[in-house]
Amino acid sequence: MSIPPATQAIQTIESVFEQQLISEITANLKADQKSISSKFFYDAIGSDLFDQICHLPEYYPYRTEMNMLPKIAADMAALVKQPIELVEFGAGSLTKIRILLKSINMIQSVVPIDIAQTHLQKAADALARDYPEVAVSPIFADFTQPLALQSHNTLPKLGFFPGSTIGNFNREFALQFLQRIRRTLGDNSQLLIGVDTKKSAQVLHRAYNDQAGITAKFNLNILSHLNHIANANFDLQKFEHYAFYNPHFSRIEMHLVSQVEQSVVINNKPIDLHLGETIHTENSYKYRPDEFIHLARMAGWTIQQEWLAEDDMFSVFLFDAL
Ligand code: AVJ
Repeated sequence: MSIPPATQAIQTIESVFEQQLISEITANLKADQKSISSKFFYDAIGSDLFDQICHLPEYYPYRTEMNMLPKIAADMAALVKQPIELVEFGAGSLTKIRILLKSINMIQSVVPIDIAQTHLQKAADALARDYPEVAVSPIFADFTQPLALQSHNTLPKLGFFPGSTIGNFNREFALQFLQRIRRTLGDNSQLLIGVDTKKSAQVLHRAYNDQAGITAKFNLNILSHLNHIANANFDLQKFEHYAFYNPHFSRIEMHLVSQVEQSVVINNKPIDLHLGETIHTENSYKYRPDEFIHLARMAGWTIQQEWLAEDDMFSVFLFDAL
């Protein structure tokens, strides 16, 4: 049976892409400090575990930001006097977009960007049904990579990046990302962004070491995801969740600690792990508001308004393009 040429070409491109991904994964597991990119947390099981994390008593960021959003949306409604397009990076289930839409009736168009295609398509269809007067144009893409917004209109853009997802990026990449979306969103654009704040190390520690052990499951699940996509044979029993606050870098670090001396095979290549050696899986940077405003300024954004939760537990900023 012969494969039609077009299909063949697509298959080739896909396998090249897959090979690149696997080489990247393997290289990171061969480095001095082994690591796995946090983007691999979010398979179906990982996304579900993250939803569970959001409802844990110890995990304050999600709850705190959700509680802030209705008031922020009301404040924004008073500021936005002309029709705009809302562009969300990593839009997921569109829960937060819905809170903004409820108050800001100047939002005429919504562009949710997410890598999880099926999930986003469903959420976008439901949103379009509930808001027939709003144009909903989902983009399926990895928002950490450069992307061009094919502007189907000339509306000023409001970028939306909630949840302190920017905390996953180191400072250098955070700066680059903010510069890039400044260019993508264009002049006259604004950016509404949620950022986790610096706070007591004990509170931070508890948020990433919950009693129910969901964060541990979430962390370990990255290994079973690699088992599936990179043909690896990690034994989850042989690793332990380890999360701590690193004050030097103002970040939570998550690692998986090898409980034994072991050899793992990934794409037919062996990876050796010593007893106690770690695989670094995530950083979650915390910012003082003035630090973040400074970073955004260097990326071409000037502060318009700042919202702080009670006890400065979380911050949300509205920036204008410089
Ligand atoms: C989705 C990146 C904001 O850093 O708090 C939660 C991910 N990791 N618990 C965070 C996460 C462990 C979360 N972000």
